[in-house]
Amino acid sequence: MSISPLQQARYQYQPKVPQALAEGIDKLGAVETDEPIGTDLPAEIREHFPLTVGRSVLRFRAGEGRAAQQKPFRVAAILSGGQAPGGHNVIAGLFDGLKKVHPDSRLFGFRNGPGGILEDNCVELTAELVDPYRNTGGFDIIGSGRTKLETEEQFKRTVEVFRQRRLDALVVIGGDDSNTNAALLAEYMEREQTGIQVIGVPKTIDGDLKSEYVEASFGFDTASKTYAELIGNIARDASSARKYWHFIKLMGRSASHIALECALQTQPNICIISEEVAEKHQTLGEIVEQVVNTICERSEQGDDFGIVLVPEGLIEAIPEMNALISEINELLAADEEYFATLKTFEDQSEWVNRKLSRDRSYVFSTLPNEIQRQLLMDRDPHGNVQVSRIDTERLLVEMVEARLDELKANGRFKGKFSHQHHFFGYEGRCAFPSNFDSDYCQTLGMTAGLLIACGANGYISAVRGLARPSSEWEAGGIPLVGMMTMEKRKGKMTPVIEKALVVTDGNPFRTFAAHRDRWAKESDYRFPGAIQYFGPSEIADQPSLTLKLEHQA
Ligand code: FBP
Repeated sequence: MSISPLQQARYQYQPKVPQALAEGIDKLGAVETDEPIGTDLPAEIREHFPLTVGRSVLRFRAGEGRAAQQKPFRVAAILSGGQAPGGHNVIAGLFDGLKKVHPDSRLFGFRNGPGGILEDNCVELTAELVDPYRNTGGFDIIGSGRTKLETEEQFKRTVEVFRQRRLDALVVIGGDDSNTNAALLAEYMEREQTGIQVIGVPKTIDGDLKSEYVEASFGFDTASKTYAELIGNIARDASSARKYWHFIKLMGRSASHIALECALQTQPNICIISEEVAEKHQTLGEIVEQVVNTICERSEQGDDFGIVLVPEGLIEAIPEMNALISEINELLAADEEYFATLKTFEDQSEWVNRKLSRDRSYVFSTLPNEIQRQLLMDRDPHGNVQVSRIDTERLLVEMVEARLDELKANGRFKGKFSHQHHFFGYEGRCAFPSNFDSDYCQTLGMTAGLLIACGANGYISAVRGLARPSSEWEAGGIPLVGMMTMEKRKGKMTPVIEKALVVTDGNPFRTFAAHRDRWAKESDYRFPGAIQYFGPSEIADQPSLTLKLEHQA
């Protein structure tokens, strides 16, 4: 295998972990704080977690509290869901942490996500295997998968596999759904008195797995920086050539954290925030009108170019589209087998149109064929439409163009509208982790190891104070149950970890909203450039602007 000079250099990088962990985790203790979380949860959540509810936040402090057991542990990890930069460092940190607890500890990885446990597809993660992956992007060390581990049968099978392999604990590196299932599995492990511990780690580029206690999910920092670099480059191209409007869709599923972070980093002319659209009950027509107004205003000042950022989840945030998508989801779930027999798009859309209620059928019929086709494609494991596969940016371009043609015909638009569209998602999910994500992930992994050595079960590895230098971060654990809420899933109220969406009264959104009118008019683009891995700390070690603004006094 040929190794790039950057990869070679990244092997030398020593992730900077909090002072307390750097000093040697053998001297650390887990301090149970007076912050029990989940005690005020509604009874319907509590009844799902009778044994693990109401536990306190744990913090690690030198020479204090419950000491880590200095015995060898046998631990397994899984990577679950979409790739996020830093996953390899979580595994490296877990490996290092467990070896510090006891040199005879052993780490294993189940391949291809949760499904690997059920198939008992396991590999031992030795130093020879782990070292070449340090500070690299991707999940290829053991692979990932989207199988859900959620049924009693699957839990039983997990115990069987863990007992055969004499494993003490499982570390689930995943997003909100995977950590929800980790909480249920932790409860099951206690109910069945298996003695097996379950610890979660907050992963997702989407940035929607966070709370007052879990400040960020790993991968968001690197992915947003990668997209922001590309957007900055396109903005410079746009203002050099002065002939294109660029519509850029950004990954992030329902949450617009990535779009918002990229807007703060690059200052585009327009950035749509799904959460604001949903809050204001905006229609697709109103969104198109807003974009058209900005294009016309800029055109009048001679600027027939610009940048529009479109969050991936926009389509679902527009109330009329959301209602349509929900109805299609229900129709497809109810008649899954019959629908599978319809082989052509014409047959499928004819069938759906016939079954839809009148209003939804009208909305469906106004959409371009390509978008209709995308709305009928395969569902994800939850039965939901896969938003990353819907060309929302193209839909917007088509509708904006049609409206501008109308305005042109009646003399109200005299400029030119040429456009390009882009989708940034997969480009950022496996980038070399930024210094922030390298440090954060090494710390998350070490912390997960320490939580296991302190006997914790049903906790998520959590690092607080992330807007400060990494030497000042505080490592600990947050009870997963404390992050739960009730939601309707597959027609049934179910406890799930709450998805953290953009809050429109939060500091990051308010900062964006205070500037967006000026950014719309002027071409005041900001060019963040490529992620810097070396050099002064104020360039190489900066966390995301979202994180900084969230924690600004
Ligand atoms: P996770 O929620 O599993 O972290 O995945 C995030 C994500 O990258 C979304 O932003 C995107 O919608 C989705 O995965 C794409 O999924 P896939 O990798 O299956 O195409």
